[in-house]
Amino acid sequence: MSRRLLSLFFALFLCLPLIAAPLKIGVFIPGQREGSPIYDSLAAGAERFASENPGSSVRVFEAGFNQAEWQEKLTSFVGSNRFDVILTSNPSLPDLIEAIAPFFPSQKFICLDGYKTGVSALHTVLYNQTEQGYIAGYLAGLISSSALPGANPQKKAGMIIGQHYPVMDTLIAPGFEQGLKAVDPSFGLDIRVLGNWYDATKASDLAKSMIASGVDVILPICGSASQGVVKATKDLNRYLVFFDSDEYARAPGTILGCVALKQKELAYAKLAEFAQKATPWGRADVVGVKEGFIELLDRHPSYAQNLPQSIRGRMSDLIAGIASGALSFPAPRL
Ligand code: RBF
Repeated sequence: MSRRLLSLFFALFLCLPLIAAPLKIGVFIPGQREGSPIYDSLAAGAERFASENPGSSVRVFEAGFNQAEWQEKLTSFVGSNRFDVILTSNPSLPDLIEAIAPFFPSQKFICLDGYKTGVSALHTVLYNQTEQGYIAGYLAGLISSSALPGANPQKKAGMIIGQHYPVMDTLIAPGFEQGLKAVDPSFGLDIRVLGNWYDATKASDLAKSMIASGVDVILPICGSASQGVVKATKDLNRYLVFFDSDEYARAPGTILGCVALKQKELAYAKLAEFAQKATPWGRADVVGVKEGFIELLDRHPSYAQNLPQSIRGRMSDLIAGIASGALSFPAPRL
């Protein structure tokens, strides 16, 4: 063999681990894709991966809102197909995966927005939602304390949540409250619970009653039911801050800030890592602003149009402080 041929052969051999085999991806959505950006972005990340990696395929399964059926539906999704990897997203999924994994010894699972160590078939990545909540709370506090026309002198902010769950009760809500209190310690947080992730009429009623009690800025975390919160808040000329994705276009002038999760990018990155056989099985990672997976969407035209420079300046300082490490939120323990 000539030297050139030999070196070509050697170079190809070295590159082999970098050439990913096509993947059969199963995306398990514990809810519905429509109206929940956290789920839609998960599937979109997998679809992008498949479209860029010839031969790969994605099957998206929506398990619906009845949580009592999720375990059975996950079991039959895993059992009826031969996926290389199941990708899902929800804080309650790691426990369900742990329960069924022994019955499918060769099946691998990646769960975003979840946290569990020590299950060898599972890798989880949790967002640091204390940090995300704090950013949203700080912005909400500045809005409520401002001279904007919908703001009142009362120091009251609200959340409308789908249900109570550990990530909500130990990370998101405490983070939001800390952010509010960093603006002014006299802030009070009114949390109302919907009891599901889809009832927009009830969510609208909750928003109206909150606003009647003096709340002037609300963070809705209630899936597709948020449509009702948007309508009520817009009709009553109050304000919203949003989680998870770019929501500005739904109500310009009412939605004043979005603190997004880069769920699509994370789903894509985790599938690429899996394809390279580099997934850290059994490990639970936590990502936030520093890693680039939580982001205040402050470059959207709505943000500059609706918020005064005084607020935007304080938000930039906050984000710079988190990015530099001057302000940090301990990796959560769940
Ligand atoms: N978030 C949604 O946007 N839509 C949902 O349907 C939804 N269902 C959830 C069900 C359970 C059991 C839990 C624990 C959380 C759910 N979430 C849902 C919230 C989601 O995990 C995340 O906390 C929020 O999207 C905020 O980032």
